Amino acid sequence: MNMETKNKLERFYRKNVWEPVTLGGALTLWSQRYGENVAVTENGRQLTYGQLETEAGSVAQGFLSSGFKRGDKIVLQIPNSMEFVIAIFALFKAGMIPVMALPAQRKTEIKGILEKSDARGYIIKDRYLGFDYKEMAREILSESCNGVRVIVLGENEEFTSFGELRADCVFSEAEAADSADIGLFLLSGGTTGIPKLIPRRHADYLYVAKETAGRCKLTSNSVYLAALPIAHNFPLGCPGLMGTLTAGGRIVICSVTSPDEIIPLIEEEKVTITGLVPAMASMCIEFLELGEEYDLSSLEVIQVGGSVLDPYLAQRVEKAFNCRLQQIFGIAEGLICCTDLKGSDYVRYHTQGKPISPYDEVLIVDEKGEEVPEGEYGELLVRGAYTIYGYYNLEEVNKDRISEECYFKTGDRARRLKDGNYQVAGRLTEMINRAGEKIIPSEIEELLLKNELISEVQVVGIKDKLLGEKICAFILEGSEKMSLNNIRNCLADMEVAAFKLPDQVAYISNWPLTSVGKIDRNKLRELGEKL
Ligand code: OOB
Repeated sequence: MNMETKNKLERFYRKNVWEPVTLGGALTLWSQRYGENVAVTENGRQLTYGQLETEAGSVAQGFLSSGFKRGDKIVLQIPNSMEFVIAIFALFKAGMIPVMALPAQRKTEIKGILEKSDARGYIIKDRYLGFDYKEMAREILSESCNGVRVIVLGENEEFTSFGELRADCVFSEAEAADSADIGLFLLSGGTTGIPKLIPRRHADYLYVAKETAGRCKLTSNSVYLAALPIAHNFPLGCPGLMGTLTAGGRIVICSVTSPDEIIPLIEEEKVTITGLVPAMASMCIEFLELGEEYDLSSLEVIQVGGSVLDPYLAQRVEKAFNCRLQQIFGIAEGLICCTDLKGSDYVRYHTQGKPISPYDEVLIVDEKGEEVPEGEYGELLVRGAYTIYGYYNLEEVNKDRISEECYFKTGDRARRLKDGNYQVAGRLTEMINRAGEKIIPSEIEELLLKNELISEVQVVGIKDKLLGEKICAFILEGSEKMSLNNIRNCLADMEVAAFKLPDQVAYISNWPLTSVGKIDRNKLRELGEKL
């Protein structure tokens, strides 16, 4: 990466794009603007903007008086809750840096994250969904990370209690960070190995929150349901929690990501917008199809993103929720694209929209790194006002992932359409190489979904001695199973090349999911190889 280019770009963003406000400072501004509005609701409890500002200030002071310092990294692993919101803003205010772990992550990942971030603190909930986080913390500390202080939300005797961190004195902003400093670390979304740390600045994160809030037309009347784990970039800042606060709206906490929590909350809290991954959107639709009546008329927008959404499911989302679908393509490393709420059916069902910022520079390139013509697929590269120039402390990986001209290589296969919308067709590494023939899983999935006996399908490549890779179609169990032969004939009737026909078919009752609820395609590959 050319450092001169990087510095030039950064000077430009600082001058033209970033506001000189930290995420902690932004809360102060919002509390002045929207003081009496309710900022967060959870299970009948609520906090106004003014109260959130006071609470976060007092916990920030508590952190600093108990020995933490500005710049300290703190791994935060608590489920969606009011305390989550208080904790992150307390950390922002204190100039400390939260590392956003997901509740589903376990010892190997957490240990790696603590070590890589050189964390001084680890905030956990005592228990969640039957899992004992204190036990995990104890094990981790007995093996390494002994400088890490554990802070527990909930029942606790051995570690520091989150509740004790409050200080009565008024928080002084003197300690606060600079808006171009790292404000938080997000984690890369991979399913194998230890997640990579993604440094995001206060100012760039705030910029995305505002821009995405604008794309979703959020106002002080908006009610955002935080359905996915808030530590993930999508519900945290696209527009999610941060974007809702920029607009003076209200956040409703959903503490467990499941349809029987999500759907009733939409009705009870008159939710206007939420964000889901495709697998959860589909589960919500199934839940609604069980027949119980819910009044979901408050809903205006459902955002769906995180992995490929097939056009058929896209249509079903709008029908089942009776509101607008906004497709959103995002990466924790930066770039966010979304569809226009007023976009045509084609745009809403078949594309992932446009970049949110005029400063996003997107390139679609071939294997040699050369730009491909409009309409052709290639790898999506991006640089811009909020996309990173590298993972934290991973020089070797960064050499691979950042181009000389400071573009981040997403590893996603995408194309740009004439009207400026993008289509993302999965990861480049998902491309199946069957005896030299290249097969795109999403193409086969789309064709298979035309068959009414198939409601959900995932196509993956699995290792094969003879062919290198072969095609395995996983189908969600429904009323009637089709045989491999049937499926192949059915595709052949659609006149596709013979090498694209599945070599294997398997039925599955539930999709394996990642920490944030995306379908875990690596797991499917593993399962396929064991068949
Ligand atoms: C979001 O962020 P991550 O970092 O967990 O995952 C990023 C990856 C992308 O590289 C892409 O492979 C996939 O997830 N992805 C999509 C997609 N949105 C993300 N693939 C196809 N269609 C989409 N709409 O997942 C994320 C961050 C912010 C907002 C939304 C999603």
